[in-house]
Amino acid sequence: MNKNLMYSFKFNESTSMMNMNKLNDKMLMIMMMIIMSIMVVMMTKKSMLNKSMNENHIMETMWTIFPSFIILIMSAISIPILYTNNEMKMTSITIKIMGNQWFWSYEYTNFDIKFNSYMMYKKKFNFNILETDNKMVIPFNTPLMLIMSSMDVIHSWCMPSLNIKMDSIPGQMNSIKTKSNKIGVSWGQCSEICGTNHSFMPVMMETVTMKEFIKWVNKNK
Ligand SMILES: [Cu+2]
Repeated sequence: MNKNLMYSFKFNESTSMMNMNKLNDKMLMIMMMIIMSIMVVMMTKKSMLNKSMNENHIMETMWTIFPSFIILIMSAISIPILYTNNEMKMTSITIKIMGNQWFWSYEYTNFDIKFNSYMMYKKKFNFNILETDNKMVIPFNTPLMLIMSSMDVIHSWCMPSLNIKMDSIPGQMNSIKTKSNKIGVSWGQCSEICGTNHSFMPVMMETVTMKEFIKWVNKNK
């Protein structure tokens, strides 16, 4: 899709991002309904004098109760999405992601693989400040555990299509579970101002089939 025509979220790659897209649509619908009803009231009202609105207790009760109901509905549909990723109890692959000034390093603890991921400076066919020399490779439809930490300052590992944005903090381990449901390459960027080259430490991730992943592991071991 032409990126100039993208008005919505990125293509969803995980269940939680799919739910986020749906939530966005639902919230927009609620907002549209509110705007429409207010517009109808404003347009149908003949006079600007609101005599009947003075000390109108029924109306005041109504405009307290209805919005709180709307908020209740909104929280009921949005809170479960916060915990979608926690539904995966069993993860099969653990990837340790370390933030460095200014590159990412990845460690596949199950396979003894370790590499750094630097940005590729713009050449003819590279995506500007998005492509890296080594990319994180993950298998398709496999529950993963991502562990994040930092070597120096606070960074933030972000992958919008997976609905992940997690800080990597020195001396602290943050973890998140995820599962990719789309084969292909996706991009993200460091999302915490971490120094001069903050803009030049992108995240590049490729989802491949399990067969290809095993091939990649054997090649890089
Ligand atoms: Cu950073």
